[in-house]
Order: sequence, then structure tokens, then C-alpha cells
Amino acid sequence: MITFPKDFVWGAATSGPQTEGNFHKQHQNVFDYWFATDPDAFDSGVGPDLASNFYNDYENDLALMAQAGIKGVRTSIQWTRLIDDFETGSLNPDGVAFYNHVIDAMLAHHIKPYINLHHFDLPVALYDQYGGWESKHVVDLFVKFAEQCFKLFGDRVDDWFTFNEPKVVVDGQYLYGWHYPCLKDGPKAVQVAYNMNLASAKAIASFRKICPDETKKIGIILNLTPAYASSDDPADVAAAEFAEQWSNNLFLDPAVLGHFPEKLVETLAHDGILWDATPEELAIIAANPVDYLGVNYYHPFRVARPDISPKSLQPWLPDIYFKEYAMPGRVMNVDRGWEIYPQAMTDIAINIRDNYHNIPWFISENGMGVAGEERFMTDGVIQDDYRIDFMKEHLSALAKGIDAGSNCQGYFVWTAIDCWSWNHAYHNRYGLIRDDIHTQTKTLKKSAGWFKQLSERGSFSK
Ligand code: BGP
Repeated sequence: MITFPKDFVWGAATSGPQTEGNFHKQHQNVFDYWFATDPDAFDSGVGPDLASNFYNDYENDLALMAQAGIKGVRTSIQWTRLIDDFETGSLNPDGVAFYNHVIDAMLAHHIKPYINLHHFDLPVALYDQYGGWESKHVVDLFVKFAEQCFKLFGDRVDDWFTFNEPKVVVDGQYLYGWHYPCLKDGPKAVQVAYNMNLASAKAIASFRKICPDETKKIGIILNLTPAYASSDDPADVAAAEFAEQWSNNLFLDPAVLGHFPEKLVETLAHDGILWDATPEELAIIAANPVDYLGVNYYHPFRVARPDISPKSLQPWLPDIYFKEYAMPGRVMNVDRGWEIYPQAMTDIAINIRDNYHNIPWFISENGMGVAGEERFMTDGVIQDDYRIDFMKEHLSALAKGIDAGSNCQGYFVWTAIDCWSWNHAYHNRYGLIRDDIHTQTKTLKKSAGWFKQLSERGSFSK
């Protein structure tokens, strides 16, 4: 039997852009724009216009989530829905009404709202005008938006997050082409990483003024991908050390410790591409650490020495210090192309315990995306035993970390209801609840029943 602490929160995570649909939304975010201009970049040409219809169906969706034993829901407020004028931060009345209804409905269903402010959904107008997160003006516009959220909903929402996976914005927009505008520009990526750290700290500073009550907490959600060296060879170990700093500590250290990783700063300065920062900004980052941390974990990061030396002549990219390594014999989620490695849950827990003041944290996303789930349907129910096994294995590894003293306080599965997954659209399904996207009919999968028992008992048998 694997048992979790008494007040452990059993929740589910999602985001505004992946569920709501674009009904009555005044502005386009970068994904809306990308889909409107290049639908072929999306699986089966399916965009975010309808998503899982949460804008119209939230009452029914939340009722189903409650049936699945979900006690906390993390979603995001869309900047492009709540705000009419980005410069002044003026409000869109329909957006305000919608998020008020959603928060009230969550509370009515005894579901605790966990509200995030940015989930890859930069307004495209701010990219066109200012280069998006490259600009410190955009940092200040984000803070205006955040302040509106704290003022409007801070009376009922206790749990807040500035960003979901800011590192994925850096990687997706500036290095590897997963997010519009698909640039490949190392120095810009470095500045964007700094600006997003600054935006988070500035939003936290505002939060402390607007929501001073001690029951209100604010954090950041980071995708931690522990870096494992492909061998004991010093060159592979050095590659893994850089990858750990670049992929994880670049956001984890400022958020929790209030400063950037020294070795990484040294390397970036040596390479002549360190971000533009002022002492005042660094003081804001130092003075505004998070109250707690959300950790999204899906897969490890296996790393080997790079193919070519950083001394070679080439534009700067972080990849001059490492390359991804496909470990022979690894267990794979073939549909998503991600390695399955539950042990990393324990490693993350111990790392937070030992190197990050044992700050309170929770798993803010973990789950399994599978294609063509209809193949597992019997009597109208998806028999997703593979998803139950995935959760069991990851929760067992997490419990080891908690037993060793790590201060983990919850587990949020990705996701409650099958949702739109960016460029992969509806290819892989992650939900405890199936969405037939042709009829928008939602039904519980087998895993929903298992999750309900888990949340009622706080334990499961192996
Ligand atoms: C995380 C994101 C989610 C979600 C999830 C699944 O990185 O925070 O928004 O999409 O990954 O990944 P994907 O949708 O790429 O399969």
C-alpha cells in the first residue's frame, strides 16, 4: 500500500487556451495567430477555436471533474480574454464575467481553484509590436494584467502562479521551433529567459501588495527535467551539468533562491551573450521568491557531450554544450515520443529537499498522452489501465521522496478532460475524462474511477 499525507491535494491541471475555445475572445494569442495563418502546422489541421468547449460547458465539465474525485483544478486566465487594451490593462467585461463564473462554479463543486497567469499564450500583438518577451515593456504590461487578476479574483482564489513552464517559451519560440514565431536565436533566448524571470518576480511583488493575507500564496510552475549523463566520462558529466543549469536551474534558482546559477552566468558572460540586467531588477528578483513551487514532470533529460566543440565557429546556441541522448533500452511512451522514467520523481523531491530549502511544492502536471484511445474502448468506456499504471509508478516514486522528508503537498494529473494540445491538437489524449470532439460529449474513463478512490483514500495498492 502506498499512502500519502493527510492534507495531500489530489487535483488536475489544464489551461485556458487548451480548453475554453475562442468564443467572445477579443484578441489572438501566438497560437491563435499561428493557426489562422498556417493551419497545416497543426495535427489534422485542428486549431484552438473550439478546444473542449469549456467556455460554454464549464458547469458540466466541473461536475464531471468532481465525480472523478478531483479536489483542485489548475487552469489559466487568458490575457487575450481578460484584457481589452494591453497598454492600459483595461478589462473586457465578458472575460471578467466568464472567469468570475468559472471560479464561483469551482467553489460550488468544492474544487479549489489554482490560477495561473500565462500558459504559452502571449498576445500576438505584443510580439508584433515589441518582440514579445524580448521586451521589458512587455514585462510591465504582464504585471498590469496580473494586477487586474489579483484585484478581481484574489478574494476567492488562494493559490496563484505567474507562469507555466517559462522554459518551454524560451525553447519553443526561440530555439527549437515548437511555438510561433519559431526562431532559432540563442542570444534572444537568453534575454527572454531573464525577462520572464523578472516578470515573475515583479508580478509577485504586486501580489504581496494586493493580496497581503497569509492564506494567499503565489508560485511558479516549472517543467523540471533532471539531466542524467550518458556515461561517467567527464565530458558527458560536464554536458549534463550544463544541461541541468540551463534547463532547470535557470528558472528554479531565481524563483526559489532569488539569484541566477553562478556557473551558468559565468558561462554566458564568457560567451558574450549574458542578458541585459540592471542592479534594480536583480534586487527585485532577490526580494520576491515564490511561496511554493509547481513541478511538471513527464520525462528525464538524458545528455551526452556535444557533437562539436563550443570553440567551433557557429552562432551561439545552448546545444554547443550538450546533446540529447537516447538511452538504449529505455521505456517509451511511443505516441508522445517521451521516455517514461518514474525514478526522476524521487530525484526531483530530493533535489528540492536538499538544494531549495525544502520549499513546499507539488506535482502540477504528470500524465500520459496516448493516440487512438478508441482501441481501448469496451462498453463505451476507455479502459486506460496503462494510464493507471503510469500514475501508480510515478506516485510510488514520489512517495519515496515524501517519505525521505521532501515537502510535496499534492499531485495534479494532466489532465481532467481530453484537451487541445498545441500543435499535436487532439492526437494524444491525456484525460481521465474522454471528450468525443465531434459531439463534445464527455464521459469518464476507467482511470477516473481509480483517481476518485485514490483521492478519497489518499492511498492505493500497488
Ligand atoms: C506541458 C504543458 C501542457 C500540456 C502537456 C502535454 O508541457 O504545460 O500544456 O500540453 O505538456 O504535452 P503535449 O501537449 O505536448 O503532449
